[in-house]
Amino acid sequence: MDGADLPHSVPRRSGPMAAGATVCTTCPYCGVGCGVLATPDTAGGLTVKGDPNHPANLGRLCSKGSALGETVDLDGRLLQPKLHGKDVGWNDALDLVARKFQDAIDRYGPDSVAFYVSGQLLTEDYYVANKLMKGFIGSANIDTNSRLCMASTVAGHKRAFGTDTVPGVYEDLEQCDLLVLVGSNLAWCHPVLYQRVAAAKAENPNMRVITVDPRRTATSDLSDLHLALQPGTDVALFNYLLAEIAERGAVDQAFVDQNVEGFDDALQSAMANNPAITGLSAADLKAFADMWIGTERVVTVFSQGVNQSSSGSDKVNAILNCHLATGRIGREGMGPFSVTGQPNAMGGREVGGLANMLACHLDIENAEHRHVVQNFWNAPRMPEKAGLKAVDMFRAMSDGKIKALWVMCTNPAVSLPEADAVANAIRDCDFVVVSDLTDQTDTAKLADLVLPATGWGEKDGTVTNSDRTISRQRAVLPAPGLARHDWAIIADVGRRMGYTEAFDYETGAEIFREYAALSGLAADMGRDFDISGLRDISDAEYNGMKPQRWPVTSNGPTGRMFGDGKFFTPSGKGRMLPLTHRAPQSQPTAELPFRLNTGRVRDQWHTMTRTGKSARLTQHIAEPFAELHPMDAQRLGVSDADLIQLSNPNGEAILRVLITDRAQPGSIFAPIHWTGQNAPTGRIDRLVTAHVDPVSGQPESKASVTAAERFDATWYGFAASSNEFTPNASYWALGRSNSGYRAELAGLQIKDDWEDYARELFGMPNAEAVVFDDPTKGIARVALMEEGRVQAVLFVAPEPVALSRTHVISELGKAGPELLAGRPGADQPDPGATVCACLNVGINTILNAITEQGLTSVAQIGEALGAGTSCGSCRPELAQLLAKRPVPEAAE
Ligand SMILES: Nc1nc2c(c(=O)[nH]1)N[C@H]1C(S)=C(S)[C@@H](COP(=O)(O)OP(=O)(O)OC[C@H]3O[C@@H](n4cnc5c(=O)[nH]c(N)nc54)[C@H](O)[C@@H]3O)O[C@H]1N2
Ligand SMILES: Nc1nc2c(c(=O)[nH]1)N[C@H]1C(S)=C(S)[C@@H](COP(=O)(O)OP(=O)(O)OC[C@H]3O[C@@H](n4cnc5c(=O)[nH]c(N)nc54)[C@H](O)[C@@H]3O)O[C@H]1N2
Ligand code: SF4
Ligand SMILES: [Mo]
Repeated sequence: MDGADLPHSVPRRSGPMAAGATVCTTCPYCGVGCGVLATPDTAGGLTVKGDPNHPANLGRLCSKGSALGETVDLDGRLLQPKLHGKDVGWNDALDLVARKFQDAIDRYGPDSVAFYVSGQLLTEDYYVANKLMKGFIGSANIDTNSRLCMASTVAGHKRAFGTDTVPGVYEDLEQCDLLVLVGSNLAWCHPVLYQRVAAAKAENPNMRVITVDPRRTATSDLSDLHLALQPGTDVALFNYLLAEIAERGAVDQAFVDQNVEGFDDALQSAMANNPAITGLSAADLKAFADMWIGTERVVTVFSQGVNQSSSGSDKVNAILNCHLATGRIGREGMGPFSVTGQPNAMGGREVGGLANMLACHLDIENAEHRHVVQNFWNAPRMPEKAGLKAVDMFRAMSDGKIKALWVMCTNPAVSLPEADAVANAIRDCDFVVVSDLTDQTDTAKLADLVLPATGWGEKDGTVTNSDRTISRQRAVLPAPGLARHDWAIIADVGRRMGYTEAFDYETGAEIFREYAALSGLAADMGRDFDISGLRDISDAEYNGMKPQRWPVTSNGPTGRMFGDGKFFTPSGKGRMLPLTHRAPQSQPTAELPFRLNTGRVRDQWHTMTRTGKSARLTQHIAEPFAELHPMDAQRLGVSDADLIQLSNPNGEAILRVLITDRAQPGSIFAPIHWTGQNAPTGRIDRLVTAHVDPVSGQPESKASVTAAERFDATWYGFAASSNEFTPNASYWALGRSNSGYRAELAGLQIKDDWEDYARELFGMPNAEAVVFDDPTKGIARVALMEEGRVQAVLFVAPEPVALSRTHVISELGKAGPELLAGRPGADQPDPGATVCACLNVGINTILNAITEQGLTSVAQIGEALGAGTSCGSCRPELAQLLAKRPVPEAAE
């Protein structure tokens, strides 16, 4: 469809499609890739259920997946293209993109423009973006947020296997007798896969789990052994293991002789290794080696604790070395297994989204590969070298070398390291276009032009999950306003740049068939990725496509990768690499004494543009926080719920203190989710230094260094309102609540008049006010009322405000000024902070039930309260509550 045919008025969503028509689709969050059954309700929303027939989840969903229906409303949605904040038609918008890109190319060459894309794009979107940049613009300056995510795994796989192949499948995690989780908080980040593992462990008394993570996490609660190694020392740990494998005669000599090269060099380096670098005790090291070596069926899962490191690729190969040396690969219940982060992280790798790849696992720097792709695309030009990787791309932008940038489906002003420098580069770039669901992101706010894309529930195409299963995302809701599919927007720009035939797509199915056909040519050149069996599928077959794992050749799906001991290297052998531990690039100093680790929380997704809409998901953790060890807390003079200020030469952050012996002394962990839009001082990538792995270019997101001190607020506040408001305070964190919005606040200067402050905060200049103000104690409480009901309320105290937030939120809009008491009356129970987001069960309810009903197991809690019986994401926390080790809540 051409822009000219597009409507010019902006209808909101015109209403649900045929009510009751349930659609099989795929969850848009993590790389587990769960199947979802979505049914439109009569209010324009959706009800969702796990798809019992999807092989990834067999009906399960986690808290985020179950809350999908709460995220598809149109609040904050971008419904129309906007140029510098003003509505503009699609025709003008797309002409402008084509012209600005073409101008820059004409004046400064193809490498003066760039696309920065995302593992949350569908394969069809990704394919078209990659084709336009690499085949027609003639630059390889297209990189993806997968650079921050999977790049080290890709590099490690290619070094060892010759291609980026994930050897394992999900069933292996259930069939193994030992599961080692390295730098993976599976319980929170891949919850359904974690549930499958937990169920398998309950069934198989021989199954053991080891977690390797500097911090204790919800995942380590399942493990038989938790190795709290020093940050960044995974290579030393797996080198130790390899040396032990050889020492104890556990090498699979026949496999190595036939199928592996590089064994001797790798072993030599491993023997020169000093395992003491890991900081682990000799007993723990031995226990690890005993279990790993003594168990034939071992799966080693790894994630961002491995990838996001300046030695990330080496960490990956250190793990692969051990599996190659023991021949524990390509067989049931064993193997290395990289879990992918985003729903289509794997698809993006397959389709060549990285600046150093071509589609179908072909390499840009391989002349033969380039030639085949160029012929297939009938492309006028192809770059001969890799393009700029994400960090370098934004550096080049800072230096004025990138004149036009198109960001699709990612929020780099929040998620890239040295995020302030990135934001400045975006702001100063001559022309920036952002395609997103909303223009209310830190990145979109810096763009010249924003384009409304369709989102989950509206889009239609394919994604590939962690175990190579290709699933369909399907539309279940009509596109809102003028939103268009990402591939359609890109193809339209391609046509406007003059490439009419190459981008003449009318459906996603057409794009998929073209891609499948190209994969056949790649397979002919010895690549692993082959879906050529799908090259001729009809539109109807594409629409009805069931989840299937590639390869899919014309003979149908083929067997397990590496089952025959053959790899994709020139010799056909798997490669072991000689590796030496390298410390993280930043080292703590007297000025910057803390190691800053960053990562995820259970119920939020990245920069919160979708999960932030769900009150249910916000209740688990409502604020950005800093997890630190009790000894460090004491040294810094901070208590739980105080605020802490982190600073280093890149930037600053203010976060809620969460004291826990889950942290190592000297380390601080902070979540990545908060942004300029909901907690400006919580945007943690401001502090992360942009050091990268020399092989993969992946940033070291988990090992920056920082100073820390108490943030000496003179007042703390809690605010809740039925309506949205934008706080104004030194520290604030805003979120959805069941009755509107809630915010934590803190400031350095006590206000003269808290009533005035509250009126301004909530934008309610004329509301009736009830005020308790005790300046001598620094306490103030303001309720703003309409018709006798409190619509907005502000609590101020000289220390972190202690009150029942759950109570205040649930009574807002209902109760009168007695709500200012901040607690339920003696006859009403206070449920406390939500633990089970699905059934809305609070911590106090659970603790009371444990004590009063003598509950001793997670199953009993489920029977008594329902908690943990739906998605199961909170089961690790229920287990902690039983063990009387509650996760301290910052805000409750
Ligand atoms: N709830 C939720 N789930 C998600 C996401 C989300 O935003 N929210 N995002 C998805 C995405 S894109 C991704 S990539 C995945 C990430 O999934 P994970 O990688 O599991 O998540 P992280 O929290 O980033 O980091 C995992 C762990 O690495 C540890 N770590 C830090 N340094 C080291 C080290 O040197 N060695 C070792 N061994 N461990 C270390 C951290 O302490 C942390 O517990 O999650 C996916 N799932
Ligand atoms: N310090 C630190 N930084 C990190 C990490 C870390 O562990 N520590 N992890 C890194 C990792 S692994 C990742 S994956 C990144 C994630 O970081 P980002 O990719 O920046 O985060 P998201 O919030 O997922 O951004 C997706 C954007 O796309 C929009 N969107 C959603 N669906 C669509 C769609 O269909 N089309 C379009 N056009 N837009 C859409 C959303 O509204 C949102 O604005 O963060 C990285 N940054
Ligand atoms: S585990 Fe949760 S977030 Fe991941 S795909 Fe499944 S439902 Fe979605
Ligand atoms: Mo990721």
